[in-house]
Amino acid sequence: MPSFARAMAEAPILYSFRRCPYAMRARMALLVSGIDCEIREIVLRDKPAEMIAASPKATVPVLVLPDGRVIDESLDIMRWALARNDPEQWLADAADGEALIVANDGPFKHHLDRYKYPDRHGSDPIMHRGVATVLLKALETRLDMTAWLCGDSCSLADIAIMPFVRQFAAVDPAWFGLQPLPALRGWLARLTGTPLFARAMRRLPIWQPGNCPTLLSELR
Ligand SMILES: N[C@@H](CCC(=O)N[C@@H](CS)C(=O)NCC(=O)O)C(=O)O
Repeated sequence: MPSFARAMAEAPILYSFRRCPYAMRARMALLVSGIDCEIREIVLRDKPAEMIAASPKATVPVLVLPDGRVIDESLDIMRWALARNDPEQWLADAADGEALIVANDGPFKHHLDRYKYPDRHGSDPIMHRGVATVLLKALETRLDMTAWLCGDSCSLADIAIMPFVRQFAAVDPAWFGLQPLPALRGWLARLTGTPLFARAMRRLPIWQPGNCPTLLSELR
């Protein structure tokens, strides 16, 4: 078998959606770990049957391993990749960051959705923005003391949380820029300015069966 074909056959498959914050953090962990996979960009309103067959709950990201195992929670994909190769030691302060990730994925995400999509939720966006901002203050307090959420180096929590803070900031950038969250803004700018994030955010054509496959390692 030619080497490219062999690499494809042995590569995990990642179903992903560029703008999904869960998929962003999974792509970043896979990229930093250097574990290659075929990346299949999907659209949420028209999910491929192959993805739903692998993971009937049908959320992205989904990682299908060559032995058929399926990992369909973004944090599990991150931990799976970093357990294999963690060159920047993102897992070093993982325990400290656990509660931060729980608060992000739970209450912060709840209020973010109701701020960003008030029509969808019938919600008062300003009220939810206020509660989310209180939650962000806890991050600001940490980042006022250390460069990263769990100390002096970037960790799993920074990468897991950043895409959601980015989404929050983007709803009304002018308003966000005026909040007393300078350390958080600096942290966000640092993370979104990395080559790693740029690679994770490359635009890809929507995957269809028979498409020429794209490897994560091809994203430059
Ligand atoms: N807990 C899941 C959540 C993933 C999730 O909710 N992804 C959204 C996109 S951002 C999704 O696929 N939603 C399904 C849909 O909109 O049909 C994870 O961490 O992977």
